[in-house]
Amino acid sequence: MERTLILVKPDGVQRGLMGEIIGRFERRGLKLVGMKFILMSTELAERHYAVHQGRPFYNDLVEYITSGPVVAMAWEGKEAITAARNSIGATNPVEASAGTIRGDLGMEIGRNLVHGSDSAENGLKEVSLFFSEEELVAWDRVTEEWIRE
Ligand code: IDP
Ligand code: MG
Repeated sequence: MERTLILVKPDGVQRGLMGEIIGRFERRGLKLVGMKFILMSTELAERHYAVHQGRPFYNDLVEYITSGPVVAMAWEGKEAITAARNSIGATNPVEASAGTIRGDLGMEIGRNLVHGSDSAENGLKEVSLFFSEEELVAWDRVTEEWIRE
C-alpha cells in the first residue's frame, strides 16, 4: 500500500482553493488517512525540500512554502503516487495538462499550488516527516468495493 504526502501550498490556501484541491483527490478515489492545517517552520521546509538544496530556486521555495499556512495530507492506496502525480500535473503549470490541478488552476512554476511525493519510498518518508503514526487514521471506507475491484 503506497502513501503520498500531499500539500496544498500557501497559494492554494490564500486563493481559497483548499476544498477544490482536496476534492480532486477525494473524488479520484484515494483514501485520506491524515490531515492537518499548519504553518511550516523553516526547519521542516528545509527537511522537506532537502533534495533541492543548492538549486537556484531553493531559497525562494523555502520562503514560499513557509509564507502562509498549508494543508498537509496523507493519502493512501495502491499506486497512490502515480495517481496523485497525474492528478497534480507537470511542475510548471503552464505546461501541465488541462484537467490536472496545476493545469486548471495555476500559471507559474513558483506558485504551483500543490505538492505530491514522487516515489513510494519518498511517500513513506515524507508522510512520516509530517505525521506521527498515531496521527494517521486507519478506517474502512464503505465505498471501497465501488472504487477497487
Ligand atoms: P514537483 O513539485 O513537481 O515534484 P520538483 O522538481 O520536486 O517539482 O520541485 C519542487 C518544487 O520546487 C516545485 O513544486 C516548485 O514549487 C519549485 N520549483 C521547481 N523548479 C523550479 C524553478 O525552476 N523555479 C521556481 N520554482 C521551482
Ligand atoms: Mg518533487
